[in-house]
This record gives sequence, structure tokens and C-alpha cells, in this order.
Amino acid sequence: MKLLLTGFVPFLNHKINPTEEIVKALDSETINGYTIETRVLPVDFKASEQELLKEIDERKPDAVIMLGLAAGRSKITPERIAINVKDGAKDNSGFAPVDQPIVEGGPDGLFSTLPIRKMVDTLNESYLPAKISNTAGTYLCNNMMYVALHEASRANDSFKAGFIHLPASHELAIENPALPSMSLDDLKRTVRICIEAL
Ligand code: PCA
Repeated sequence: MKLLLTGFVPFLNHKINPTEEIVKALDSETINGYTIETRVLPVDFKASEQELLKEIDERKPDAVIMLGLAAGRSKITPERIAINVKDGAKDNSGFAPVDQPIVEGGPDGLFSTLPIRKMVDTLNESYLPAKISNTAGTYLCNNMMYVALHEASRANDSFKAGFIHLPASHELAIENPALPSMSLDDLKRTVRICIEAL
């Protein structure tokens, strides 16, 4: 089986994005019968959507797990739902959508099809603090989650998909001491455990 694992490049005032390092570290590993293929997405509403859909079309994954940085959160947070709204700060291309639908006429919300409760329980049992999040925001991460789930709902050969927001890494917290953080090793272990839960 094939798993597409995505992360993002740095954005806003964050000099690094730990999700980029995590997906690069896990590339080509086989976990729980899934061979991991990876892609680091741009923080750009238009380009990231096109790139994600192209990857899904070409690679035909059995599952898609997307990772994003949620600087300020203290726990690993698998997202429950993506909503059909894009609204937020400027992306890396300078575009800032205001109250726009992601898919014109699409459903208001789309639920993750990843086993998010099992992921959270297994992470907590492994002493990695986690909880389900009921909002992925309205920025790039929600956008990508919605796009993947919408594609999965249309595809004949469907796939599981969902999004996991991660806290800052220690490296980011050195730059900004107010941020709760986890070690990069724990964040990589987190992603391996989530893949085991599939
Ligand atoms: N986090 C942002 C976008 C890129 C990332 O890693 C978000 O939560 O929307």
C-alpha cells in the first residue's frame, strides 16, 4: 500500500517548519505495510492545491496524511473536520483570501477519514500528549484537508485522508520562547505511531 505524507515549507514569521523536516526524514520508510511517499507543499493557496491534486492523481495513494505546524498548540492534534472556507493571513505569494469557499457549491464540512480517536489514544498511551481538534482554522491547512477529502469523496478508487497539526519543535521555541514545543524526535515518533494506527 502507498501513503502520501505531506508537510509545508516555512510561512509567516516561522523560519522553519518542522513538518518539512519530518516528511523528509520519513520518506521511503515502510510502516504498517504502507510505503511512504512524501511531498513538501508550498504555503500558497493556488499552488499547493494544484500540487496536491497532481500528486494524488499520479501516485494513487491508499491514504493521505497531511502535516502542518500549529505554533502555540501544546498537543498533537489530529483534525476532525475541514470547512469550506478560506480566509486568513497572506500566504507566501502575498494572496490573502477573505471569506471565500474552497470548492464553490461543495459541502460545508468534510470529516477526516483517518482513525483520529485511535491515533489520539495510542499517542497518549505512548506519552505523547494528543487530543482531537475540532477546527483546522481557515488557512492553508484547512484548505488542503478540504481539498483532499473532497477529492477522496469524488474518486472511484478512494483513499483515506486527513490532517494532523503539530506543535512547534524545540528549534522554533528557541526563536520564540513563548511557544510550547516538542522534540523533533518525538514529532517523528508521533507520525510513525499515527501511521501504525491506520
Ligand atoms: N501550518 C499552517 C499552514 C502551513 C502550516 O504548516 C496552517 O495551520 O494553516
